[in-house]
Amino acid sequence: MNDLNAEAEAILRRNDRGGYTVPTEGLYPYQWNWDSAFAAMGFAQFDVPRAWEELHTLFSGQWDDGMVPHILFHRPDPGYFPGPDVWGGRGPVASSGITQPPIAATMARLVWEKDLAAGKVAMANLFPKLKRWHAWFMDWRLDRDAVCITHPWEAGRDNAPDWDGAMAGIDPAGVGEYQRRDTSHVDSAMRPTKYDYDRYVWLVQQGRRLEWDQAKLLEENPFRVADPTMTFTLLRANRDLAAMGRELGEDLGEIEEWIARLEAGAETLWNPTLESYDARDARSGAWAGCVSNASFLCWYAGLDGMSAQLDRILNLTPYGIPSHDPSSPKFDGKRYWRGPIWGVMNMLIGLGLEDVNHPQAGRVRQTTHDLITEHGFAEYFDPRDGSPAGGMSFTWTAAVWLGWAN
Ligand code: 9WN
Repeated sequence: MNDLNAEAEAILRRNDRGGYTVPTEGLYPYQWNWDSAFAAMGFAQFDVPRAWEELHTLFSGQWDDGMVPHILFHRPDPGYFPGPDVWGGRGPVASSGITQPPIAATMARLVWEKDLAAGKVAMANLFPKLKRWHAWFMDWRLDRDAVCITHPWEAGRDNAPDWDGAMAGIDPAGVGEYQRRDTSHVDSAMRPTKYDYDRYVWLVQQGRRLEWDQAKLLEENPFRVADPTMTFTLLRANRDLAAMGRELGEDLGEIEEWIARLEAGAETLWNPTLESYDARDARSGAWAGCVSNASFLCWYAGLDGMSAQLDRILNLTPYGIPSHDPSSPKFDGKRYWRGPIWGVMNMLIGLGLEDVNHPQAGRVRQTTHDLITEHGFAEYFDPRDGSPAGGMSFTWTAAVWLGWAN
């Protein structure tokens, strides 16, 4: 086994807290939703039962209404803010009150493909839970059939410029004093600003006041943005759910209907002026005007249309797709989702490109391989020179290495 494979396995083992994996020691001490789905895919490369366990622990936190929270607080830890007492989630496990991109079905399919016979019982158990979660999105989160977020953290792309317009519409008066923890673990120049955090916390306080009731949030929440991350990942997740349902002999009628609706919804995210898939403020109708790495998830969702943009962006950076267009004045190469490269996004984009044998598919995978080989298992990377940023020994970067980039 080569050294990087061994190091990646060791990172997953070290971040394992017994049945679930933390994204990284210190900065993120809980179970995050989409991180965990990536972790399962990573574990499946060397320990398939542990991979299934990760997904089962994630779905042990599913709420009555079908939502799967973005964080499960299995054990209290003062090192992260906002913790369980701030969120007031109402599920079977202490949790946040929002969700994250639904990649679990897609990752479960990759886990299942490692051992179809042995995984059949685990998959049959997970299938109805995945379907309930997807149904929750379809019931509560559509705007013109594209999927909306109600908090920037839901997209997993916290401070992306995509949300700047909708964030400006929030007046965080009365948010009160709070103590951030993230900036005690990493350099504050790499993190969202106080302006962002005031609004993040205000949205959490509002959600809690509304008891995380989706009908009330639909009425009252000023932040509602139709998002390419959510729309493309849910579309792909439904395609994978249908493929697995077929194997299990499930009725696929409802899932096929969701796929058709989301295909139509995805087209409402096409911004003709920008010539790109874009985020759209569901309250004001305004475009974000952002070519982001989520725009390039179209192939992952079985759609097309971004090849010219892909060529342009790949020629601007040596290591894959940055979270924001480097030619935009809002680009910031170190600040989280306003510029840096994320291995996980490169992988999802790459999987989509590989599905259609796109001429750039090999380049996205190879540059991710080079990035990790040269700069390690960081949370994310500066797209200009690949320098590592954020948390180190990161679960999802290790998983991407094991399952795709090695
Ligand atoms: C808030 C864990 C998570 C990722 C997100 C990433 C970051 C949290 C934070 O870390 O978000 O959910 O506190 O910054 O943006 O994508 O799931 O790795």
